[in-house]
Amino acid sequence: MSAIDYSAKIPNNVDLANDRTLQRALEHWQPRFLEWWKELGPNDFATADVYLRTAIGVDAQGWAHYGTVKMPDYRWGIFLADPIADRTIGFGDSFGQPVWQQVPGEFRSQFRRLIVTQGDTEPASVEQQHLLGHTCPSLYDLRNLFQINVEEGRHLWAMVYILHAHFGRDGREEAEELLARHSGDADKPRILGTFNEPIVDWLSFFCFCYFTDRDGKFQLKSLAESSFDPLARTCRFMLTEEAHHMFVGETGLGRVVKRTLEVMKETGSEDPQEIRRKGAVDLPLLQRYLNFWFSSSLDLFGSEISSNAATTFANGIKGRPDETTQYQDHVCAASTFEIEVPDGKGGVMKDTSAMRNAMNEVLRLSYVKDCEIGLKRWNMQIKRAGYALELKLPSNRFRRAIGAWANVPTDLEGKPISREEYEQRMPGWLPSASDKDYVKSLMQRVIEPGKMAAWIAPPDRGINNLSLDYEYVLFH
Ligand code: BYC
Repeated sequence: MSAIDYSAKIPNNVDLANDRTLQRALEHWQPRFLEWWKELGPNDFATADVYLRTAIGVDAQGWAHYGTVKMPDYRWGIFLADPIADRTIGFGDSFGQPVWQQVPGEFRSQFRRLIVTQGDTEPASVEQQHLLGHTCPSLYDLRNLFQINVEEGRHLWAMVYILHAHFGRDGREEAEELLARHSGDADKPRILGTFNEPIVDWLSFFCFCYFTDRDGKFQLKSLAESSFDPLARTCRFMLTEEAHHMFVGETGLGRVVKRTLEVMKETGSEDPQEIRRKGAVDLPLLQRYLNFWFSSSLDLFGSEISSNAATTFANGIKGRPDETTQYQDHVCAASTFEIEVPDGKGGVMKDTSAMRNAMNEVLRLSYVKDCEIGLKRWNMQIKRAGYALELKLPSNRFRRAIGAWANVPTDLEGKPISREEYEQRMPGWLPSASDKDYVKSLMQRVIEPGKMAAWIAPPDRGINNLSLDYEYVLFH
């Protein structure tokens, strides 16, 4: 295992001390990052002591250290997973050849585009969550939010390192731009749609961690297959940190469901108004939040048929998650894939695409399967409590803004409908203004150790075997 140098100004396991030019360039970027963090990172908590984990190694076991840190003092650094000896290209036209330690000139702009897109999402999510700390449902949750925020900051470092180390002046300029675009900014928005959506309440935060961070898992896994080995290694280590973010989403939503079921039992009612009188989240309201964040996150996979996807697969730039173990044909030069597209007459038809062009859709379908796991778990909770209601993922065609189904009005099952009907029924499908007002009214900050807001059940256990009433965030 390669050791992390923590004595350096920028902690790293890439031997930065031996590359003075790169070190200087990154040390030049570092204060800009800190300025950005101060302005757009968690608002108002700079002096709080937070119980955080920090990477101290890159192997799967014992890679993290837990301790109390003030967020601005968090040691953001550059950590790549250890190289795999004699690794060869796992897919595409150069299948079986040795992986690259430098970016081949002819693929430079494609790589840069993907790395910039990946890098852009990391600070975007921190910006989206800028104000959430003020309305935390517990100290446990507040700590989890901050853990996610500092790690997204580190993931930005991961991409900035690759840009600086391998893309020269262009890379340095792109790294500056990553701090210049801002989530929701009218003039300089973040690149991908979902990362410009406001996250103003914790129900949205948990949905984001469940659905959007899961897109992160799939995209990072695809880039972890890349023939450009430094990118593959950095993504492999990012995935280690990413798992906790999805855990926060899944358990957060599970705890909301649990609390709602308790209230349904207490009141003997399933009536949303009755549940709301008791300060919990009625399940139809939760369903509308799921509809919103799931449909938005589906767009993050890009178009069903994409020449970009075909090129990045052919060139060995971006593979499929678990390419080696999940697929037989790693070249996909002759195979095809069947997709469903609008028939232009208000219906659905099957179309056949070259497999390489359909890679975004292949990824999206595996993602949908992965999303269903949590739904099954929550539905089991609901069923065990004796209720018939089921939470559901809407169809992949519903409310899409990218790809074949962009701006095609459909119902939740994906049946094409008229625009008029779509607009009429939409308030029942997505959070309405009054839903959002109600959720906002629940967002009262709870910071007494061990206490939870009334709309969410406590988690099963604390962080790193600590008790639930541990003071995970200490204010000064
Ligand atoms: N919104 O051929 P197309 C994460 C653009 S999340 C706006 O359809 P392509 C995280 C696309 O960029 C993971 N624009 O798709 C989670 C392209 O624009 P240009 C983030 C969109 O290129 C939580 C054009 O449409 N990582 O890590 O095959 C917290 C045509 O594109 C959208 C990545 O995404 C959209 N939704 O692939 C923190 C990995 N979708 O270049 C972090 C890197 C597409 O023609 N990115 N467009 O101007 C990629 O692999 C690909 O860029 C995409 C799309 C999957 C996004």
